[in-house]
Amino acid sequence: MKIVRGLLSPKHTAAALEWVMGRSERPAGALEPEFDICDDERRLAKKIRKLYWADQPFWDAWLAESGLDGLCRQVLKKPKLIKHAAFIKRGRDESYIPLHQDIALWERKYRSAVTFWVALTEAKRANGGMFFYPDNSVVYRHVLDIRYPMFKCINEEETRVDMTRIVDAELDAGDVLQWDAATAHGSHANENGLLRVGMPLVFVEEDEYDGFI
Ligand SMILES: O=C(O)CCC(=O)C(=O)O
Repeated sequence: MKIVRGLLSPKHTAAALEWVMGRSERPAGALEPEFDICDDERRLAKKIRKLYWADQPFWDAWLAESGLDGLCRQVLKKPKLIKHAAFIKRGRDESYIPLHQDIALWERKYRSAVTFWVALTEAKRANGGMFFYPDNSVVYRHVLDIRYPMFKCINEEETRVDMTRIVDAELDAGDVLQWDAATAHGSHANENGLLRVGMPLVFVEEDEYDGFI
């Protein structure tokens, strides 16, 4: 897990934030929106996916100009974007995301995958920021915990994950958190009610890409 501080300019941060917020308020089905269980009326998506396919010209320009493309090319020889989502925590809500490893959840286990989680707002512990486990040497079994149905997760009792080793990633808008597919991570509940928006973009080496998105 690595933090790249201040990669995005305020202009590029604001442009992506505006795009995500606008689409998440009246989400098209193609964005595969997810809602809070109790949100029957407002229908404000807390997760949208496939951002890139919804507006390729916008994201092509944004990736090139924001510095994300450049960062990606420092890590991968020929990066191919395979997943592009946004997680929106609008206030105090059921937004805790339990500890999980992406590689355990994906149908296709991309070994070269790198996630760049772009903070489009401040993302600190108090408003639902990210946390991670500093040891990525073991891929754990993941199970469904009915309290957190959004993701299958690592069962703390069954595994030897020492939860006291969990580290918080305290991010400002424009920072980028970078992790490989075996790094276990999750996010805190939003306790202070300040908007928290993050955009995980997953890239793999083009050679490893085999069509599954
Ligand atoms: O943004 C979040 O709160 C969680 C993101 C996450 O866990 C992921 O992208 O795998």
